[in-house]
Amino acid sequence: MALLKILHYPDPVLSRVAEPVDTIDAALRTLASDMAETMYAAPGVGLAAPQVGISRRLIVLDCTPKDEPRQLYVAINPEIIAHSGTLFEEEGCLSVPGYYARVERDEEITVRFLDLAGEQHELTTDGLLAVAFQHEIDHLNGMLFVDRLSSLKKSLFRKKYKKILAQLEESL
Ligand code: K1U
Ligand code: ZN
Repeated sequence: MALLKILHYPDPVLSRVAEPVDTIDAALRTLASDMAETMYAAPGVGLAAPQVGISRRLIVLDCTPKDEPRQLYVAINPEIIAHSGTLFEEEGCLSVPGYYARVERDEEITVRFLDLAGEQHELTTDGLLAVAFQHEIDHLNGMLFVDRLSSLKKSLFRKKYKKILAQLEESL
């Protein structure tokens, strides 16, 4: 098990459309396990392979509250096949440290994905898990939550983020 380095915006890997996973092998299982460890350590509720520099369609998620047993999802080649409703909730991103904004998302989704045994699942979910699936699938499509902001909010973000990055680099 290993902790992986999380890339920060504007790393170009974060803007690339990730390639589908075609083989589920030991290397993929190790990557999924290292991503889960990295997500729990961050701490975060999700992580997508491009955030650790691997441009493949693999995500991990766990949205269970701290005092409940962990429920880890490892989702390979995830696709949203149905959605309904909308909500507007605050999000952050481990690749955009120190910045939070309200983003519009589908309220309920059905997502189809493969697990590490190659079994196909169709999961209908809402709440934080639905938002996290949408956030992580966006990463696979080279999109960050700040790309969903209005142009005015995005330009405010760019100004603020320059300062956040400068402070982050100072602290290293
Ligand atoms: O992909 C990422 O950058 C992880 C990100 C995902 C996310 C999904 C849905 C809403 C917001 C963010 C995070 O996990 S940011 C950290 C976070 O939201 C959190 C951390 C600890 C406890 C609860 C939430
Ligand atoms: Zn993110």
